[in-house]
Amino acid sequence: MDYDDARGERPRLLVVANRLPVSAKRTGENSWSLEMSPGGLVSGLLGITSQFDTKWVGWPGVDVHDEIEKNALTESLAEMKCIPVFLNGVFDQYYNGYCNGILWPILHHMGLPQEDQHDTNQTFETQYDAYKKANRMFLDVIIDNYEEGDIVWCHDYHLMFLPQYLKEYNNKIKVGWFLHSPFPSSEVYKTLPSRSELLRAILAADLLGFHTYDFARHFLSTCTRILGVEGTHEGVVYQGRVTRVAVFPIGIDPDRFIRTCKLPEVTQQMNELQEKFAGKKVILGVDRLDMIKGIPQKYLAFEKFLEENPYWRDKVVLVQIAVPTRNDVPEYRKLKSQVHGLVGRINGRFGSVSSLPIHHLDCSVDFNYLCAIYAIADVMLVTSLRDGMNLVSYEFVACQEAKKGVLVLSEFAGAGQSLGVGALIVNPWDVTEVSSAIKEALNMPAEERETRHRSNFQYVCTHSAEKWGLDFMSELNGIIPESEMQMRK
Ligand code: ADQ
Repeated sequence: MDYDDARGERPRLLVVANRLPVSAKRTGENSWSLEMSPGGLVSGLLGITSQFDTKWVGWPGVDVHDEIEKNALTESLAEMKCIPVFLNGVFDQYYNGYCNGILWPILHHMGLPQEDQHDTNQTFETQYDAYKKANRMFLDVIIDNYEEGDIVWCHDYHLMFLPQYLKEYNNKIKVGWFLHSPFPSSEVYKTLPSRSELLRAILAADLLGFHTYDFARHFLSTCTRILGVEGTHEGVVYQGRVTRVAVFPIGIDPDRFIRTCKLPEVTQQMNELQEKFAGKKVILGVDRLDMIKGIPQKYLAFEKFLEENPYWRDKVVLVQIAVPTRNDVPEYRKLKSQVHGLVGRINGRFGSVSSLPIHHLDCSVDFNYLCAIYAIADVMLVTSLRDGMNLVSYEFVACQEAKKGVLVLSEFAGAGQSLGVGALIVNPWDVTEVSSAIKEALNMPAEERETRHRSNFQYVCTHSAEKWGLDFMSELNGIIPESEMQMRK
């Protein structure tokens, strides 16, 4: 499908996300080196860039105060079609405070955390103000770069006010908003002090996208319960206009993983890993170290498995790659020491001088190594307590064409719905169930592994990130904003 606009040019698309998809490093006075960091969003836009003249708007990942330095970075980023939003002065309260300290746990059904009673400079209210200010800073940068006819696609819970601010600025702008996390049941969402304002702000968009039907359904019933508005099969009718609500399950770029697994340097890494773990089955976990990923629960289940299955004790290892994130949020620091405590206990109980049951790494690994370890694993353990989708499960499947290992997957990850036939679906809170699933996965006959892998692989290849991006844009592009409808009447 082609989207040429009236001038015969590709329409412009501004993709707005908290973080630009680049990492910026200072290389000297007023000079920067920039590297594109591929992720779900970058892959999702691969298909769109041929149809839309796409630019990114987001925080560049560094604080820059000096105006000359800011200009130098802005110029370098422009070559990568990136436009920076400098969040000086608000970043901590906006990002660590409101986004990660309040919205993230609420959206993942973890409830509202206790407000810090001792720090009057960091209250829910000050964090909420910083959140609104940050959303306005995004708006200002968009206004500086906006050209008539531009479409704006906002991403995630960091930018819930942006649809409203954009429409207040110019209600002809076509605005989409996509939520990468779950949307919780209204009973959980209702505890948020600013619940109505935030809902109204996102309802200003033309199209709202969610990963699964459950999240979209939760959103619609939350709008009904809190705002008293009507949800239809098309979306939400609010203040006389319809906000379209639809489901767009994200995927990965499967070819990138399949190709990488065939590179000589990657097959070499696979051989080395296989040699290292010779005679043992490898269970793998790859997660950001986040409460939602259920790493402590995974360790408790593995401990139970080792307790109840002495036969397997020296024949299996769990390799957990757990990249630390959000170190500035106290809960994340606590989680890290809790996880380290569990690793110590389990390795102490079941390890020997020559072998340890858990290999826990607090780090990120490079892409080639990630593919190599996905490819050699016998079992992948994804035990998220809640997860919007979980791309790790798809990445594992894409790398398993040779081995056809088993995916044990949480029913509370969005991916649990898409890979429900091929994976062993578990309740991650139930350590007995996860422990049994580990045993079942390790003992699964080759024929069943092959059938399950086929089903997973077919899904991952047909529901790519590219399809996700194109589907969202095709839906958004087909919507005629209310203001234009009125002009046509
Ligand atoms: P995340 O919570 O970050 O994303 P996920 O979808 O699994 O979760 O994506 C993580 C990405 O980081 C994967 O591409 C993975 O390869 C990479 N990664 C994780 N740990 C790594 C490590 N140690 N080393 C190297 N790479 C690592 C959010 C939502 C998800 C949703 C996505 C996309 O929380 O639910 O699927 O956005 O919408």
